[in-house]
Amino acid sequence: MTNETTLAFSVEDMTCGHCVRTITAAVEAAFPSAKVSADAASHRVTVAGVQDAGAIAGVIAAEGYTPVTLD
Ligand SMILES: [Cu+2]
Repeated sequence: MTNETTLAFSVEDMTCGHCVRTITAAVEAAFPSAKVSADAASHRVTVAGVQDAGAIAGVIAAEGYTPVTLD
């Protein structure tokens, strides 16, 4: 049983490796099933294994960043 859903977010204020680690750790802590990929250069965060884009955006926002959910 796999979950193929991948959610994508643009996070313009994720600008360096520290941001990447902070966001990755926060999402993985909130959603143990999450597989997080974050890239500072493209300001892109993708999350597999979680269905709820709003909840993920909330976790990223709670760390002080500004996520925009992408289609
Ligand atoms: Cu940073």
